[in-house]
Amino acid sequence: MNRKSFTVGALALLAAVAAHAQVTITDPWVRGTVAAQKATGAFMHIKADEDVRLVSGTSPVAGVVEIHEMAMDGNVMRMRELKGGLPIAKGAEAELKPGGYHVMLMALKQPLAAGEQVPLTLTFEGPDKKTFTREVKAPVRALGAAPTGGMGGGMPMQHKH
Ligand SMILES: [Cu+2]
Repeated sequence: MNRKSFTVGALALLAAVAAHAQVTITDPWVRGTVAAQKATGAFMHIKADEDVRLVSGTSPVAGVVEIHEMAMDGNVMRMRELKGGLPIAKGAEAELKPGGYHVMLMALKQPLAAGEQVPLTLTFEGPDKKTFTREVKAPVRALGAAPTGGMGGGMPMQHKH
């Protein structure tokens, strides 16, 4: 390979990297668990400079990660998977919080205690349908630290898939 073709290749690679939307994730956290608890939620604020979708995630502490929403089913609050992912409009901040959208960590491999850091790899889909990932480290907050409803207080939630 001569020098010129190498330079062109490098520039093409840079352009491909820069083509992804800028996604900013702030205040990530994970609700702590008690012994034998197999699921919990991860919460954060997400902003992007293009229309994107949060489509999936992975974490070394969980066997299964899903993107969930809370919704009323009759007069019972339930959570369910957002099959198409969570749309995040350009410039708007999506808030993932207890009682609302959340990243569901299931089949937990270990209890999560306050102060630990949970690595999350989140996959987004851009307007061009291409996917890209963002890594965050979400600190664990003690169960019940946030006095909001929904997933608070260690109440068992009903899952409906
Ligand atoms: Cu959930």
